[in-house]
Amino acid sequence: MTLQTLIVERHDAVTLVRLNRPEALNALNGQLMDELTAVLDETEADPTVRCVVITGSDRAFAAGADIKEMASKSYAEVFTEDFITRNWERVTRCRKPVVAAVAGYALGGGCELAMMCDFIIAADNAKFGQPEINLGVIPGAGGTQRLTRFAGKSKAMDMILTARMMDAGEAERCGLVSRVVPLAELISTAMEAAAKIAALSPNSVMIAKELVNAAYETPLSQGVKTERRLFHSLFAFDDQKEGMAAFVEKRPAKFTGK
Ligand code: DAK
Repeated sequence: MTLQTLIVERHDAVTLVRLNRPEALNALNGQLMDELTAVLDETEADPTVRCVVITGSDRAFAAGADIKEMASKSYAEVFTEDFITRNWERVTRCRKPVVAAVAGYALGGGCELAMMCDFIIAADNAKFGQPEINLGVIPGAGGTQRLTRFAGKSKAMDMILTARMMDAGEAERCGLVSRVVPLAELISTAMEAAAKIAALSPNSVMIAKELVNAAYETPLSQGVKTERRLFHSLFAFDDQKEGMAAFVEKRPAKFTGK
């Protein structure tokens, strides 16, 4: 597929995906979401890719779904076409880790896309918001659910009902983002984190990711039991022997994914 709305770069075992519709502050239209889905399908199928980073520009991660694309749609159209549902949740089905590196605006669907990633590293100029209420609608890609789980009811209500944006510091304090770095260091920090992940045992990484995500859907006692079983299962891989032997022998581990 020839990409028109994304720039994809390969850095060793990490794929860096840049959302690239600068004229619309990276508003997420159908084409962009189709391209993102295709790129994620490819990276999932490629065993040499171990981690993905999704980013935008310095000015905007993404200012939401493309309002101009959806403005004139009727109820019959959005319902019948299952409007932008088909290609919106691919990120949540990735088994490989996906890091969001957010600078500038992450609004509406942009904030929702970032929240679908495994964690968010924010630049100090990042602004997060769910301003759909200003448009006479509500968040449509999980914002009411994920923001509430990450930031708590009070802040989610405040953001979603008043449409106010939160800055990077507030987003870090409420647990929406894992860390805030100066804008100039955003990509290098995200790529460093991704490279660190990419060098680890891919099986441990995938299982750890699966378990953290399961924490949102599972009662605590069941989650802990599943964690125990999957912890035991990692002893079936060579990587467990290698990781522990490397520690004892005071050398870097060489994980093979076996
Ligand atoms: N859609 C289309 N174009 C957008 C856009 C958007 N969301 N955001 C910005 N742009 C365009 C502007 O129209 C402008 O284009 P021109 O007029 O120059 O042609 C260009 O980007 C630059 O924007 P501004 O001139 O407005 O720039 P400012 O610095 O003055 O303001 C801003 C930046 C981000 C504060 C402002 O652009 C803004 O408020 N943008 C809209 C933010 C917003 O309301 N976002 C929520 C959109 S609704 C679903 C999945 C997802 C969704 C729904 C359902 N399903 C799976 C069912 C998501 C819905 C949404 O995200």
